[in-house]
Amino acid sequence: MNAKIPIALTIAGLDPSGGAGLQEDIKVFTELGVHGISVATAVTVQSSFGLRTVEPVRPEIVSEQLKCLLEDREPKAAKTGILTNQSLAPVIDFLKQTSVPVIVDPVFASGTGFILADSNIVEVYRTEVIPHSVLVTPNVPELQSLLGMSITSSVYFEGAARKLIDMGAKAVLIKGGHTEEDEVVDLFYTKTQARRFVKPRRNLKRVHGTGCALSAAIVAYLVRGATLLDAVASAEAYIDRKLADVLYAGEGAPIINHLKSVS
Ligand code: PXL
Repeated sequence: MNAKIPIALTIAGLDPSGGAGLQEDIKVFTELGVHGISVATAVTVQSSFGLRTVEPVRPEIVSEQLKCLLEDREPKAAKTGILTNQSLAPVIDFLKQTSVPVIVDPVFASGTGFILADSNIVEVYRTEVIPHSVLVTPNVPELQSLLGMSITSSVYFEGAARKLIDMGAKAVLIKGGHTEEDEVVDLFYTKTQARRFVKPRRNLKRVHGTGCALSAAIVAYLVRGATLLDAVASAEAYIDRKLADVLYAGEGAPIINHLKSVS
């Protein structure tokens, strides 16, 4: 019996192409040595060419998945990915009552621009989701939606992070991949800590699922016992190593390569 096997939970959408969402999260958890359990909030229809449509999972089934898993062994940390209108209520109930640290990776659109969340969801994230998370990890378009303002450069990330803290976030990781800057600047920010992760901008086609992989890696390192800042730093380094050798599994966008371990 391996009674102490560390468990990580992902609450996210299913990506049949295997590059993002639940599938990606579980692969990251496994590669980083933690067992993944998962709650499906949506089924997407997509290939490496992009996302065609999304079918939400009914709220009762989201709630039953959570209840059933939590009656078993409790995860040490969790993350959220796609949350639909239907899955928001049961996930918010979970966030309000759990002592498990939850990282919120806001997903409002697919990488190819398919809109996954309406403006109403963004408001619910502001008021009900983010304040119950230990960390929120927006990219620039998601940051702009959350703050309702244009942010074009990492120069503005600290001010933006402070606004998210004012909104109730305990910690923020802004991902700078979408700016026009020569380097990618990610900013980790809390009331007492600020740390920039500056990385070369790799000359790659858009890699599908990197945001999912980053938040999943943070969860995995938390489960392994790291502090939040150390978990973020280790996850940043892990993704950077992964981006050096991506996988062309389909004819469209590449994905993170879990066939070659770098953990
Ligand atoms: O990268 C955001 C994302 C998250 N989860 C699922 C997705 C996508 C983007 O396509 O399909 C399931």
